[in-house]
Amino acid sequence: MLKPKQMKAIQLRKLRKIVEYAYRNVPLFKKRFDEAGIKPSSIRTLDDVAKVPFTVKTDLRDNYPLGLLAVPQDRLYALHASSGTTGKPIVVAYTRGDLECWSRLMGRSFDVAGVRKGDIVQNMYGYGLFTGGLGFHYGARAVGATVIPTSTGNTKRQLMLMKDLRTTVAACTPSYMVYLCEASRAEGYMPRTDFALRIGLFGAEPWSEEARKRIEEVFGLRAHDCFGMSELYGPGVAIECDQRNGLHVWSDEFLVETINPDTGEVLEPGKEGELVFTMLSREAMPLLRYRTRDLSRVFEEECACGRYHPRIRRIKGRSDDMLIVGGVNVFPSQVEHVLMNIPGVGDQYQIILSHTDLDRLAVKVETTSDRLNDPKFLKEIQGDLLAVLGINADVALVELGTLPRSEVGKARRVIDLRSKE
Ligand code: DLL
Repeated sequence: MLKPKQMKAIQLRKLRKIVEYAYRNVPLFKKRFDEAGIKPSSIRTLDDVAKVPFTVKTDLRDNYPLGLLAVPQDRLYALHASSGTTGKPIVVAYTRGDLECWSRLMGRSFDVAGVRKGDIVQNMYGYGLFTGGLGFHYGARAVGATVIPTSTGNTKRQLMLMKDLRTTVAACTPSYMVYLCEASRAEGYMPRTDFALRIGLFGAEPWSEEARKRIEEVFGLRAHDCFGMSELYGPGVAIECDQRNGLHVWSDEFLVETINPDTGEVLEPGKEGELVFTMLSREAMPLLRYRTRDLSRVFEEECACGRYHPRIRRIKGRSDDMLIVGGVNVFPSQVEHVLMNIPGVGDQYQIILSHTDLDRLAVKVETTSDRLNDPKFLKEIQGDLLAVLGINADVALVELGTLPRSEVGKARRVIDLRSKE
C-alpha cells in the first residue's frame, strides 16, 4: 500500500501536469488563470492548488455541450450526461484512456468491497446517459465477476432473477434496495434464504446508517456506500472498505479538499464543508477544483484496513438540497436518520414544505396499522424530530404502502409547495 509521502509525491507530479494540460488545451482554464494572475508554473506544492480558481456546475452548463473539451472530438470514446432538473443537461466526455481509468477505479472499488471473480452482480443502476449503469458494469468486468445488466425498474423480474440466477452482489440506489426489502416480502420471498446476496454497492443519493441496518437485516448482506458524480467520471470516486468507517477517496486520481461553501476558504481536515475535487489525469474534460456542493468531512488517518487513501464521511447532503424552514437549515438526511431509528416506522417517508403565514414542515410517515392511531407514537416521532432538527414538524402517520415509491432513479422525498403558493 502507498504511504502518504509516496501518494503525495504522485499527486504533486500529476497535479502539475494536469494544470499545465488544462491551461494549454481548455480556453476557460487559461482565461481563469490569466484573470487570477497565475501560471501553471505557480503550482509548486500540493497546497498551491488553493491558488487555482474553482470550477462550478454552471461552467459546464455555460459551455454546453462540449466547450470544455481538451481533445479533438474524434478522440472521444463515450459521452454521458447528467439529468439536470432544469434546462440543459451536463455532458461529460471520455477518451479511451478516461474509460480505462474509470474502469480501473471501479474495479478497485469492487475489489475493496470484496467482490471477486465468481460473484454474480445484478446491476440495477440505470443504463443509459446516467453513469451508474455503465460505471458498475465496467467495475464488474474489471474484477472478472459476472454482470447481469437488469438496469432499473421491473421489480418482479429483478426479484425473480435475483433468486434464480443466485445473485451475490446487488448494485442500486439505497432507496431502491429499501424498496426491495418490502417488495420481496410482498412477492412472498424469504430474502435471507431465497436470495444469495452477500454484498451491496449502494450510492448515487444520500442514505442513513439506519437504512443500512434495515437492508442488512433483511437481506443478510454487507452494504457499502459508494460515492461519485457524472462530472468526475461517475461512480468510483470513493467507497467504503470492509471497515465501513468512511469512504476511501481514490486520491491518486482525485485530489480532494473541503472548503467553506460561503467563503471558498480551504478547511483543515476533519472540518465539515463542501467537497472540491481536482481530477488528476482526465484527458477529455479535465476538471480543476470542481465544487460538488456535497457536504462532508475529509480525514487522513490510516484506516484499519491498511490503506492511507483519505476518507470522507457519509455525505450529509448537498448544500443546494438543504431546506431552509423558517430560517432553520434542515437536511432530508437528518429526517431519515430520526425516522429509521424509531421501531414501528416503515421505510418510506415524505417531507412536504408549505407556507401560509409561516414556513411549515410536514412529514408523512408510513407505519404499521396498529400504530396508525396511536397518539403516543405520534408524539414520540414529533419529539425526536424536534430534538434533532430544532423545529416542529407536523407528522402524519399513513398506512404502509401508501406513499409513492421510486422504482427508477434517485428517490424524490421532498415536496416543496412554497414557491407555488
Ligand atoms: O450519482 C454517480 C453514481 C452512480 C454514484 C452510482 C454512485 C453510484 P450524478 O447523477 O451526477 O452521479 O449525481 C452526483 O449524487 O454530487 C451527490 O450529491 C449524490 N451522491 C452520489 N453518491 C452519493 C453517496 C452519480 N454515496 C450526486 N451518498 C453527488 C450521498 C451521493 N450522495
